[in-house]
Amino acid sequence: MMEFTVLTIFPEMVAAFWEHGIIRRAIERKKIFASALNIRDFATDRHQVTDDRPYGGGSGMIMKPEPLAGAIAAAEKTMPAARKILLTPRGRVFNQSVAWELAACEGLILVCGRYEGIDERICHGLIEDEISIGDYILSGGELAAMVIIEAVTRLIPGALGADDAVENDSFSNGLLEYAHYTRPPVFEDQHVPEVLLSGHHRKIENWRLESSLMRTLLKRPELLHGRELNNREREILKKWSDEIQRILEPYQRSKKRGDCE
Ligand code: 9D3
Repeated sequence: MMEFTVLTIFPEMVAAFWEHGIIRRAIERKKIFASALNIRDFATDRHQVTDDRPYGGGSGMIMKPEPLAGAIAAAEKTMPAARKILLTPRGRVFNQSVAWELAACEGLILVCGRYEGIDERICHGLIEDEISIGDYILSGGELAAMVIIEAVTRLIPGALGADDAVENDSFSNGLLEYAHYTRPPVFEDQHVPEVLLSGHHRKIENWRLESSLMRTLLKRPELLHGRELNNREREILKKWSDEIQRILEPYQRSKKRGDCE
């Protein structure tokens, strides 16, 4: 059982997230437990203030340390072995391999900042890890926490239904997904590739690998750098390479002769 606790001043944002789709099913199956704590409940003053002006001046507000420390302490009490993660634009960037790393934890305490940021003394003393979900500006950590919970939950054995399980392969082989088709066989003059209707399983598998490789090379070539290729994949790339060579050959000959330009 993996446990997630989100610390936020907007617990209603994440509450709706538990109630749908894969997260809901994983909770029902007791594969994960998810909850939120309202940082405001741990404010120490009468008006439950969670932010204050920055020392040294400047624009924007900073999250006060006391309510955050109180919320983290409360979460730790029920999950002492959980990793304490701050969602922040300066964190290491989340990806599938970070998701695998987090899936190995016993629990995650996900601390969501709002405003301009949180008091640095919280980052130093109480936080073990800092994660960003990408180089763009959000208004707080809540969406990032939900992204992480969803990606990690999908990796927990038994959390996905039998129908979803196959999907785990799509990123694990390091290639983009092949092209998908369903009925009808002709849609707005576009035909489903013949081989997919053939029932020839070996040919279909080959076509799908070729589709995956082609898409990866054209849309995300950096995924192929530093990834090992098996024999079949090498064969497919060699075939294209030869084909491209044949197309370019006449130009290369004329270049050597100094024709045209
Ligand atoms: C305009 C203020 N920013 C100067 C570059 C600093 C800033 C502070 C707080 C920017 C964003 C935020 C709120 N964002 C998050 O808390 C956050 C986040 C994000 O903005 N992008 C990607 N991942 C994450 S995780 C948490």
